[in-house]
Amino acid sequence: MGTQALKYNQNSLNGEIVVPGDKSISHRSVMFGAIAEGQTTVTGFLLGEDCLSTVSCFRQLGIEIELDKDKLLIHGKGFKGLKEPNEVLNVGNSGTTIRLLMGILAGRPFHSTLIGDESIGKRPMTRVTNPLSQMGARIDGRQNGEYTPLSIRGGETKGITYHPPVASAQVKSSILLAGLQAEGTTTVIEPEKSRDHTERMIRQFGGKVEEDGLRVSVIGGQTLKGTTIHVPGDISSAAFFLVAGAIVPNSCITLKNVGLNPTRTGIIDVMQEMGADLTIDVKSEDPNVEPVGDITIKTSNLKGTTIGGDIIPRLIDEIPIIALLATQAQGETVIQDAHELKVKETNRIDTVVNELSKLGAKISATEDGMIIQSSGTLSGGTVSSHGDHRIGMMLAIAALLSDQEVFLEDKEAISVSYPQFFEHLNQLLINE
Ligand code: SPQ
Repeated sequence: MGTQALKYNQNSLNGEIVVPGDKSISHRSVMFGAIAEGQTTVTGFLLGEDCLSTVSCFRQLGIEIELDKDKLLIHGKGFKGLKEPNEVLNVGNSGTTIRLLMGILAGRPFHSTLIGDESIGKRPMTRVTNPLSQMGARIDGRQNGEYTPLSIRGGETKGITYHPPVASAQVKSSILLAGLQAEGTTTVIEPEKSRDHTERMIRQFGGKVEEDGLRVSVIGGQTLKGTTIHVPGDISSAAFFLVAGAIVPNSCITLKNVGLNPTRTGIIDVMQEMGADLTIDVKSEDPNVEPVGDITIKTSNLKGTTIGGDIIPRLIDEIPIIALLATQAQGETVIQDAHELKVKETNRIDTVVNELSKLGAKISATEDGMIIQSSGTLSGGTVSSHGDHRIGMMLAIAALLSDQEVFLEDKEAISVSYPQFFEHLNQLLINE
C-alpha cells in the first residue's frame, strides 16, 4: 500500500488533456464484442484495472481478445460460443464486471464461480441474482446469494417484467443481457433513469431495444453482429479536473473528447447551477452512438445548492468530487437521495465525510447524503483512499487547496479507472 506525499503550493492548473476512455462503455464494448458474432474493433479503450478484469474474464470464457495499447480486437462467437471456464472468474474491484457478467451467464448452460476483491465481497448482489433467478438461472452465494463468491448455472430462461427498487444501470443491464437470450420479452421499469450505454450498444451491434420513458424492453433470441466502437473520454474521470479548474485560483483547463451522454452529465448541470465558468463544444450528437465534446473550465465564483431527486443517478459517481467543490462554494450545499453511495467501492458517504474532515472541510453526513459548508483553504494531513479510486482522486485534488503537505495512503486504487491521473495533473501544473 503506497503513500503519496502531495504538496502543490496552490499552483494554478492550465492546459489541455485528453481524458481516458469511459469505464462503463469500455466494459460493455468487451462484453458485447464477445457475445456478438464476428470481429469487433474498439478504439479509446480504458486500460484501467477494472476493464482489464473484464477482458480477462472473457478470455477465460473462450473469447480471443487482442489488445494493442488502447485498441482491442475481439473475436466474438455469439452467446453460444462462450465456454464453461476452467477456473474461477475474478472480477477484481469491478462491480460492473460481476453484475453484467452474471446477466450474460444466466443464459449459458454451464457452471461458473465468480469472486472479487475485499470491496466486491461487501457489495450487494441479490439486486441482480434475484431477478436473474426469477428468469430461471440457478445462482447461489454467501448469505443467500447476497455476497461473493457466487456460483451460477445458467440455461433456459424466460423473460420477466422487473421493477428494480433503485435506479441502477448495472441491474438494468444485467437483466437486459439475460433478456437477449431468454424466451419472450424482458422489460425493466426503473424508478429513475440510469445511464443508457447498454441500450445504445445493443443498437450499435444491430440488436433491437424498445425504450419508453423509464421502461426498457428486449426480445430474446436476437443475434448481435460485431462492429466498431469508439469509446469517448470518461466524464466521471473528467469530473476531477472540471472541479479542479473551477476551485484552484487562476486556472483554465480544456478537457478533450469527453462523453456527453445526457444520462451522465448531471455534474455539468450542477456546476452550471452553482455558477461555474464552463463552456462546452459539442462535436457529435448522433442519438444512436455516444455524444462527445470538449469542455473548458475556468476558476469560478461558486454558490451552494441542493442536489437530489432524479439527477442523482446522472451524477452518482461524481458526488465525492462534488462534495469537494461544495467546500469552495459560498453558503451551504445539501446532497440528498443518495443512499446508493453506501454500497459503492466504499461507503462513499462515510469515506468522503471522514477524509475531507481530516483536511478541515466543514462537512457532515446525513442518512442519504451530506451537508457541506463553505470551508475555505484546506489544511494538510494524512488521508486514505480506502481502496476507492474516486476517493483517492478527490483527495489528490483537495491537496491542491492546501498550503501544507497532504499524505495520500493507498494511492494505487486510482489505477482502477484513471491510471494516468497523476501524469495529467502534473502536466496541467507545468503549463502554469
Ligand atoms: O463498476 P463499479 O465498481 O460499480 O463502479 C462505479 C464507479 O464509481 O466507477 C461504482 F462504484 O460505477 C458504476 C456506477 O456507480 C458503473 C455503472 C455502470 O457502468 O453501469 C453504473 C453505476 O452503478 P449502479 O449500481 O448505479 O448501476
